[in-house]
Amino acid sequence: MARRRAEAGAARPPVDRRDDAGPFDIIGDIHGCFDELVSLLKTLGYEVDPLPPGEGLGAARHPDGRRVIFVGDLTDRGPRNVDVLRLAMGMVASGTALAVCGNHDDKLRRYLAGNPVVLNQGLDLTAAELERTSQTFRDAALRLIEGMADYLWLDGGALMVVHAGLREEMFGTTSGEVRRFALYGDVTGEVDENGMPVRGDWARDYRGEATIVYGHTPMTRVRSVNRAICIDTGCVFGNALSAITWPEMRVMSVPAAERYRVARRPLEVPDTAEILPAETA
Ligand SMILES: [Mn+2]
Repeated sequence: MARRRAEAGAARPPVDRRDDAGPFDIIGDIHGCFDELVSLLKTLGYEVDPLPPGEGLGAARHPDGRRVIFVGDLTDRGPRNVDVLRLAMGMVASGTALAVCGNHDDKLRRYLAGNPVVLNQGLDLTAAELERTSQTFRDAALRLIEGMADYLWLDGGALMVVHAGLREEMFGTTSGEVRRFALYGDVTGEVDENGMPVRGDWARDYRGEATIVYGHTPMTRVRSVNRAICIDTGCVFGNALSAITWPEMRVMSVPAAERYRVARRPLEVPDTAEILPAETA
């Protein structure tokens, strides 16, 4: 990957999609868990084609025209990162999925664009898989990530989808600070005793009317606090891959087939009153 691109050059996709009412199926952090993704899509009623041979893109569609929104962090740590990219690329290209950008996607973007990045936190596995693909494929993967919005504000303003979080006053705005919050959440720069960034729980302070669906912070169950719903249930850490439907707000989960990675800190356990119960297949 010899070429290098300007960091701030490309215009980002629009974040204000309030004219798009869905319906949507919003899927949490996948991190290369391809088998669980396919199983969750089928549970949600999608027809999922088998991946074509070689580097061909995947395809999936819902008979009622529903669309997926990926909440970001498609790759890293899990076993089938390129296959997740192939399916996401195919679905986004055919209009059956939208995606917002996660912190792992952003780092993968910088890697694919030829910028120097440290190959850790599971990006080492994704990079090793990508080394076996063609430059054409890697360019297409880069375009997928460049097409991911910082966040998506949808359905007349009633739904916000973002990777790590967003404050209400940021809705509809874009800046470096807003993108940082959207991708990394409320981080102060402090680290905990494990060397992990301390994350503020912005959802506790959220008072807005819009429902915010986000991922990034792995939890044992889907948690809803002040209309902020975390759907990252830590699939790659052996727990489950989850989705929430919009506007119905049904939670669907499929269990992880394996514990692909040991979490450096235990998954957050929501208070019982904050759990949105999942329907399992
Ligand atoms: Mn993640």
